[in-house]
Amino acid sequence: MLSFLLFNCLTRIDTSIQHEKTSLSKGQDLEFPPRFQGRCSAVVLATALLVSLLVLHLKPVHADTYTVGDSSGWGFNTGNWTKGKKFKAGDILVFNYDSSVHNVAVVDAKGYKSCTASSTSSAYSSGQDKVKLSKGRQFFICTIPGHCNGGMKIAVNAS
Ligand SMILES: [Cu+2]
Repeated sequence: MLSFLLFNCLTRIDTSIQHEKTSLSKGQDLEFPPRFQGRCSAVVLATALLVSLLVLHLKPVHADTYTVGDSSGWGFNTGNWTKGKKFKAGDILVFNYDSSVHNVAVVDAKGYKSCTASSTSSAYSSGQDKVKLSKGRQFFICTIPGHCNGGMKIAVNAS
């Protein structure tokens, strides 16, 4: 409804500009009909307001993207990488690694502690995996034998 009004409004402004241009070439003054112009401005303003309200509503917090292990990527001794970081739901973890050597499995607290993934664990193996965090504690390990025990595991707590 509003977009139709806006479109109609803009089309009419355009038409009226075209018309004024033609008039101008005949030596007449360029002038907008003041009443018409005022109504269009109101429609444009209302639309802008509505769009900005919608945008604010849909994205109340900014989601951050974290590269696990920073430039070193997902590897041994990544456990310390989470220290001092405050994660929140919606943030993205990027796991960069050599897919012929490593993988990423989402496990529970028990799996994290014992370095085991169950058959129901979701797993990633592309070498460039993006995982969106949900609220709460989440655990990631590499399931290649010896890797998790070697420190290839992280626990994050998203607020
Ligand atoms: Cu590994």
